[in-house]
Amino acid sequence: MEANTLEKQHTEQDFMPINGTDYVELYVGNSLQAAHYYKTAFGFQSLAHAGLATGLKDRESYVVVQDKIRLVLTSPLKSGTTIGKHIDQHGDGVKVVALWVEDATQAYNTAMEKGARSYQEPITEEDTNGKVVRAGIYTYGETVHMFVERKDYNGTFLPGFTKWETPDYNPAPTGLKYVDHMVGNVGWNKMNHWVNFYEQVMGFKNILSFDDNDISTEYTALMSKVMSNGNGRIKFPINEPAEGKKKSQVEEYLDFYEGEGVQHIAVATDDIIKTVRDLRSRGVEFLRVPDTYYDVVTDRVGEIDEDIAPLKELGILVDRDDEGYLLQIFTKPVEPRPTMFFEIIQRKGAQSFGKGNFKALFEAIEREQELRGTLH
Ligand code: TYF
Ligand code: FE
Repeated sequence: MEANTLEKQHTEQDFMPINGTDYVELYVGNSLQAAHYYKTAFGFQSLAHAGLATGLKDRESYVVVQDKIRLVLTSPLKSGTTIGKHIDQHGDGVKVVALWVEDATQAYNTAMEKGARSYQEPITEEDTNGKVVRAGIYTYGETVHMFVERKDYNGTFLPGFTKWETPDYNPAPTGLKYVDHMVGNVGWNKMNHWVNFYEQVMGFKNILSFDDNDISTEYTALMSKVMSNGNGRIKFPINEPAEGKKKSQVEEYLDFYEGEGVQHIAVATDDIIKTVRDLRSRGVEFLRVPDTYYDVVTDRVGEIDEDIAPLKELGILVDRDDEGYLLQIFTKPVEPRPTMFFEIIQRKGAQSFGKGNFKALFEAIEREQELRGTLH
């Protein structure tokens, strides 16, 4: 069968086959309220719950879902836990970027042979819906990749979780479909270290690079390399700060997160105008570029399907590459510290990351830094 041949070729070339993002777990101060925020503001739906009611003593996790995106919000139930220490140091942030694999034990063993640092050895969890195998390795900072094998499971989320039903409150989805990419901010001169990690430990390839000439404004600079797995379903840009006249946004992140971590989660939509209008009406705040951006946008990217007026009204950015174009926009940070934020992206052929928008975007970030007094 053709599918088998393709799969075989894929497995032979790619020593760590990954089907996609399985879930993203955030350690947060108040997981119940965070779940409410992701439902109300971003249109996620209640999915699963684990905590006191399921026999846990130390934590309370709520899982929300929108199409292929699953977010796990976790808070500690007592002082002195590793979760609580993580929150104390970093504020709310991403702890786990979980990857969906066919064989979690094999993925873990391969990563360990190739030099990964272990977070959790393979464990099998079971309930009446089957079994799931999970294992984990560290990546940058205290962030972790869990490998999740769920081919023998048909439950709601994971064994140990019960279905979370909220019949009285289920705000409509906003059209978010899947995680397009997740970006890591790493320390000074550490980008190539983590590029090598994704190449050697996980078999990823460096598909794009931006140096400080590509990514600099009058005041600040950064460098970035995009790592991708074999089938392109996992894309991890890695940013490091670069020297500029003032503090780079990456440096600001490292200061406030007190370490390396996930900077943004980019989520895909099929209709960015509708999605962004909806998100704004629910209180999500976005960065804005000057209106003059739209005076020259057609000259820069050529004809596009969308009218410019709604893009300008909402502050949506456009960029083109050889394969097509993309539309993107960035939220303000979604926690008190200026750390993690979301990107909403609609790809119309383009597989790049919006290089043509970097300057306008980074100047918009600098205006935010200026307002909070962190652009020194
Ligand atoms: O993921 C990317 O590369 C784009 C652009 O601090 C970007 O979304 C890069 C760095 C950054 C914000 C956005
Ligand atoms: Fe991005």
